[in-house]
Amino acid sequence: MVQDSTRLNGLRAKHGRPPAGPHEPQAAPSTLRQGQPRFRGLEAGHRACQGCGEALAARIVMENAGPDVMVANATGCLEVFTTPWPQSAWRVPWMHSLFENAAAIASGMEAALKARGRNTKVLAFGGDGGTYDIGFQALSGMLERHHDVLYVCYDNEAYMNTGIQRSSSTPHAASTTTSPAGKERMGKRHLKKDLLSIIAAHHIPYAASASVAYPADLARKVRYAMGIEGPTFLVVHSPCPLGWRHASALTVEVARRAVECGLFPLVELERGALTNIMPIRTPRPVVDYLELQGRFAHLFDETDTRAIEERDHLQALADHNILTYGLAGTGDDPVDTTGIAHVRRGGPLAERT
Ligand SMILES: Cc1ncc(C[n+]2csc(CCOP(=O)(O)OP(=O)(O)O)c2C)c(N)n1
Ligand code: SF4
Ligand SMILES: [Mg+2]
Repeated sequence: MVQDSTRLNGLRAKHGRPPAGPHEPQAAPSTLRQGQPRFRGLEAGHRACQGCGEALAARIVMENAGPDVMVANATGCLEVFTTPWPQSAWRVPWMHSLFENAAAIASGMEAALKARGRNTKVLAFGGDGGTYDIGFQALSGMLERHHDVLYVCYDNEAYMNTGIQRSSSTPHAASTTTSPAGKERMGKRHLKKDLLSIIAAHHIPYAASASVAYPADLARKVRYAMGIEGPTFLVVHSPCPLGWRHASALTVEVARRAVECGLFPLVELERGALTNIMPIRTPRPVVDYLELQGRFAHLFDETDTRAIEERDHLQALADHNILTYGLAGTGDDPVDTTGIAHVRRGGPLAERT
């Protein structure tokens, strides 16, 4: 934790923010840190489905962003399950935006806070529908105008709140209610949009992908982004048991396999350049990931030759990611996909059991 705290304050100094406040990690032995109560910006008792990856991701993000934040939240499952009138699961100032304008609302909140001399950090939250598709224009503007906002996209790869419609983030060949698998087609015809590359092309200080399967890695990325003054972006892979049709208890396992096979690479980009990746120690076959989910069940019909072709296609996409980002690990890197699954709370480089 000494490392974390020093690094955060160094970053804050570099980017013109004041040193860490009392809610942020102080220099203390990791045992003390683990004994401390966590800041719960998103309370338990909300109405997400059992095993909802989005709920888990948002909880980790809020724990690590700390209490001095305000949130603009686009319409979608996260907004709906946390705020059934007259209740709210949020312990921070939180504003519901329209589906398409979370980034515009966040830009205004940030400008107003700045005008008042306040240092409260603004967070903007959206699903993949609200980020990859309908809110993209507002997001691009927010990044280009260099607002001091951390935007987090909870990527469950479809419009879940309205009944599992395909988005531009839905993976190729996944079956959704608007790309149903059948005689006409094998699920979605098109490819998942490479949003992170588009975001990085705005040359913002920091953009990264993360996964609920690697909470220590996600926590580190949130803390790093929080220390930067300027626009930052995280896309968090968040399985949806309802829409992906997997058992609720398998959320983390499904998310882990997506990373381990290369279909959802964990990478970091600063000012448009790739600065870090999570190496995959032993890449898994893509079928290990697909077979857990009903949305890919049609790819296991051995009487259908299209199924084999599509499985091969998805494997080729994963191989392409592994090659493009140089994900293939070499040896016992402590922060690779195998090692990081076993780290204790406190960060990947903390003492390990
Ligand atoms: C302009 C507009 N179009 C459509 C809707 C209906 N709508 C509400 S939530 C939602 C799906 C949200 O999908 P996503 O952003 O991926 O979030 P998720 O529910 O999957 O977390 C839709 C289509 C809306 N509220 N506003
Ligand atoms: S439908 Fe999916 S994203 Fe929405 S609350 Fe349920 S599990 Fe979460
Ligand atoms: Mg979604």
